[in-house]
Amino acid sequence: MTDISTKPWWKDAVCYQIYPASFKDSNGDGLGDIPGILSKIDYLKDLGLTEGKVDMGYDISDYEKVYPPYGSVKDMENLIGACHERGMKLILDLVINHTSDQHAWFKESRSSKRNPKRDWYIWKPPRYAEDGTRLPPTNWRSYFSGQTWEYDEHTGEYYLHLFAKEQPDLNWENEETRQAIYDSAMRFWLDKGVDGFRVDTVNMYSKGVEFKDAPIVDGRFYEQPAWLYYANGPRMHEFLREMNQKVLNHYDAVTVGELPHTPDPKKVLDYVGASDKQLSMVFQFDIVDLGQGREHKYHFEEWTLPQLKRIVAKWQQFIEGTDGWTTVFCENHDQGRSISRYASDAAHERVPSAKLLSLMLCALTGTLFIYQGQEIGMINVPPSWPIDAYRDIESVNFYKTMAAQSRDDPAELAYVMRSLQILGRDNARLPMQWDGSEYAGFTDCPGGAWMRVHDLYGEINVERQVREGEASVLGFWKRMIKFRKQHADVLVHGAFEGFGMEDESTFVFGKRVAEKRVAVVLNFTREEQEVELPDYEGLVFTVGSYEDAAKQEEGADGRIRKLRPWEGRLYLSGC
Ligand code: TEU
Repeated sequence: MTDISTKPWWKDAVCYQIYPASFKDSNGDGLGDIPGILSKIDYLKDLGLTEGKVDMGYDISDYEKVYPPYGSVKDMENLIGACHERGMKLILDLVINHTSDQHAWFKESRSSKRNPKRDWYIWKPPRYAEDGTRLPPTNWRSYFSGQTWEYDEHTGEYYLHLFAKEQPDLNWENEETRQAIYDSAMRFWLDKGVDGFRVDTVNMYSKGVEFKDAPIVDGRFYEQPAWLYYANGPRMHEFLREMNQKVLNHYDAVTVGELPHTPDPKKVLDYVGASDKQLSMVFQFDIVDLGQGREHKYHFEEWTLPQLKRIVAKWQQFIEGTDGWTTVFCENHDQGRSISRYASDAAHERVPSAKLLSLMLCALTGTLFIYQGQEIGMINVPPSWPIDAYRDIESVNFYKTMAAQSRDDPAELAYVMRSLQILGRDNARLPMQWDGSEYAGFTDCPGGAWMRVHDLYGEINVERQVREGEASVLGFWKRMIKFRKQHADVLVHGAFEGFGMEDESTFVFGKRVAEKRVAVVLNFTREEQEVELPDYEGLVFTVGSYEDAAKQEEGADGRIRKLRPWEGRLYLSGC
């Protein structure tokens, strides 16, 4: 049993998310793999990480095997061992909302209505319109376009798939199914020594039993967004409590739940309160949802800095006075790159932008998660890339749907491409840029990597930044990670307060613990900006993204400072 009264290891951890397909290819087939991760483990250790995470594909046909192109169970054992030898932990992605349609459970389930595993998935009879047309059980829209229901001729029923039709949803209402998930997907890997899980789509297991049509938000289509009906369902907390009692409590395992569609802090607290053991922490989605459209995530909408600041403040402050915990992240494998989304990836702006965001994130309360490539300032797909360069099912299906609906209207398609270029999941899935050699040193496959390498790999890569040392984005991240650890009491655990929250150009915030104070001032524009330091006594300039220059300017009296474009500075007092 985990003792929740002592501080758990994972609060101060710096986690690094790996997307295996795009991290490092070891066998020249163009696709990243586990031995590739192993070959770069000392790079990760050197970054100052305490943790890694592996995403092994989201349509799992056997929980107790590894997708062969990524490697074998033995490779995973080696990776777990290599992490532990270096004092690092390993967290796996746990995909238990659905399996692949190739999983033996589903093959049995679809074989007949009387099969004992029929009820392990969600099967429903068709509905019929007045004219006799067959209709799906509800009008729900899948994340990957089209319906969430697939009709199966063999038994004349539909099965539910919130994601692709190859990803049928498991029926968590069935007790036996839940036990099988705990055994096969969880105990199997915990017994091998993994330290915990990022729990995929953690709030979608309880769909309720009422399957109702969703209201019409986008009149152009039959299918409508329906997360109100399947996310955070009635038995969600009961299932998570059971998962802890039956499995997680028997290991010192950490969980970070992926929690989309949950903007209400009270509801988030229901998941992360430590005394009611459900999840150690969650990825709340407000920050990564910024700029997404109401009708569809890929209808990009402009946003303002005060909106971003309010989101940061909200999810910093919601745990105050509670026993809950929070996370700090702004990238993962489902999102556009943070420099391109929240700052600027223009030629002379991307390096300062990367440092600005690094400084902000490393000063925030919660467990810090860095996504592969973020530490070298990787940026979004170039705007010139056509749809053919995109690989992600969600983006490609959305493009096809809009092309069909608009009859290839050029204005509509230009808007779709712009949205994908900012928000598309592929932005985060380009091969990791290791060096300036062909295919960025990701692969030596003659045909290249599974996905096109960024045009700017010669400029933005690990090898070059290691050579440039402290001045590079990578150097800055290493410094900030070290700094965060040195002042963990106030940076990882302190109380947050925002200043001038309506200012459209700058972000000023403070952190407090006992007598210690931290002030952070950030310029989110390409012009010089004046900022006012918080009224904390004895602030001393300590770290900045233009450190040497800033040092010379500091020492001036008063609380007004002039910041360069995209500049950030951090001040300490009482340390
Ligand atoms: O994502 C689930 C999810 O809710 C979304 O945020 C998802 O990213 C999608 O883009 C929403 O439009 C998880 C994984 O992170 C994602 O990579 C998988 O594709 C998905 O589950 C299915 O397993």
